[in-house]
Amino acid sequence: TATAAPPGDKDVIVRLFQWNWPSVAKECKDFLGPRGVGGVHVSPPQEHIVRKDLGSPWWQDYQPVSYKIDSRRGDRAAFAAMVTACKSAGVKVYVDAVINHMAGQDVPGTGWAGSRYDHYSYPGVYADQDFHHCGRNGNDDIKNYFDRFEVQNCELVNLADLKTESEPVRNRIAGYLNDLLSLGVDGFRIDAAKHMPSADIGAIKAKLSRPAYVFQETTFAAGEPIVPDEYLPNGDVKVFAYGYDIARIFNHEKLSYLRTFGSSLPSNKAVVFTDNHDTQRGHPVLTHKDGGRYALANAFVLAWPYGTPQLMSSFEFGTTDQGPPSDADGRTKNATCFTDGWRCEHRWQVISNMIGFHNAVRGTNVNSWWDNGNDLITFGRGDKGYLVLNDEGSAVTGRSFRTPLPAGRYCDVIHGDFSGGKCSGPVYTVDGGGWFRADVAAHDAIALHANARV
Ligand code: QV4
Repeated sequence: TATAAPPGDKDVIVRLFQWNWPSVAKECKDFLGPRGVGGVHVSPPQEHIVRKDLGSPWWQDYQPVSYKIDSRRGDRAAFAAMVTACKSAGVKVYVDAVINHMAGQDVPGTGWAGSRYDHYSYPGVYADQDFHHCGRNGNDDIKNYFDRFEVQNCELVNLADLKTESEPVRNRIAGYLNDLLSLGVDGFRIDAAKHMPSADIGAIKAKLSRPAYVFQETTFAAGEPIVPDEYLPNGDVKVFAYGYDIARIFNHEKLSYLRTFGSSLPSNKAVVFTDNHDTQRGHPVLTHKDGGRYALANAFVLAWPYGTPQLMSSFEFGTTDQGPPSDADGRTKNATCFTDGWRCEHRWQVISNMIGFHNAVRGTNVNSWWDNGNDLITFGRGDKGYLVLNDEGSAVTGRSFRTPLPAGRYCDVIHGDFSGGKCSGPVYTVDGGGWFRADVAAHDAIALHANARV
């Protein structure tokens, strides 16, 4: 029964990284739902280690201590209320499921919700026999990513590696995921997926009480033996190369190269993104720090028909370990967009309005591609949408563009918000032949679509 459930008509996923449950609930109701976002990817809800001594780094949350739904983001009741609020706003909830491992602490401690633990002992949940001890590299850590056995049986940065091949472990993990399903969640981002054999994830998925959307964190570097394709039977996979390629093209190459953009993975199985919480900390990707260039890149991501787009929503950080704004007890503070370091990329005018474009053109093909052989590109989607991206250092003036759009007056959603039949920005008139005339500033864009006609 637990087959892959597609994300639905509205497929855009917003990653509210480290947002607490009341803030996620409010954002679903105030913004994500009304703007046509399909799902929200929330941070891990289970009990985790507490490292106040290190300033409560964000990565505490990826070191589970038990499967109690109680974390720095809120307790079980707050989590359940968030799920209800998001679903009634029409937004699905996808949970970051950390199931490859438990904590990576060498000394015993007490978790967020009071559970005592030691490195291979989580009373009432797991004991030593539930973990791999691969016997390599002196400390059982993964060193060689080109060795399949090691990647799947040794420890990712000391994290106690669960024997996902064992039936009791599979049952325990499925119990946790089923508990989340019982609270109404719609699916899971499987953390560290490539560190588990694909068949183990499949066996756990087969134990789910109802269908759930699954997308898997399948990091990949050239030459590695474990490839994302292996994980397709379980659901979708995250395409890390996509974000690196986008950054390279926008930073160093030519936008005209985007004409054939994609990857060898099937579009309907690929989750794509410019950056995520890992890659924005030290990898060559575009992030909120790139400002306008980041917005233009995401405009392309949302306009181009490859993959399910996942948008990142970040908090600012000085060091890569820095956690989100927290109170004295380490509880994550409410996220208030554009204050306290909450960057809310998903609310940037260009990005949020392009969600509407993405939904309007769903199911149509690219047509009318034209580029100048360099950094000016234009294309249409069916007879529903048209994008002009000018990443040249100079403006394009008085040019006529040929769109596939029916005649009419269209709101440029890059510079204006469309609501109640009105546009707060420039409006362009497309004539009976599909033409309109416009100036496009340097490093700027114009986007017209069928659901923003004035
Ligand atoms: C350190 C050393 C170890 C040493 C250990 C000794 O690195 O070699 O054995 O101390 O105590 C944190 C620290 C890390 C520390 C570890 C154990 O950063 O220095 O080990 O804890 O205490 C996040 C962070 C990690 C963090 C981890 C657990 O990114 O830095 O480790 O959470 O708190 C590969 C994988 C991919 C993975 C990616 C980061 O294929 O699956 O690396 N991505 C996912 C998440 C990611 C998360 C994890 C997996 C683990 O997206 O955010 O790691 O759940 O590409």
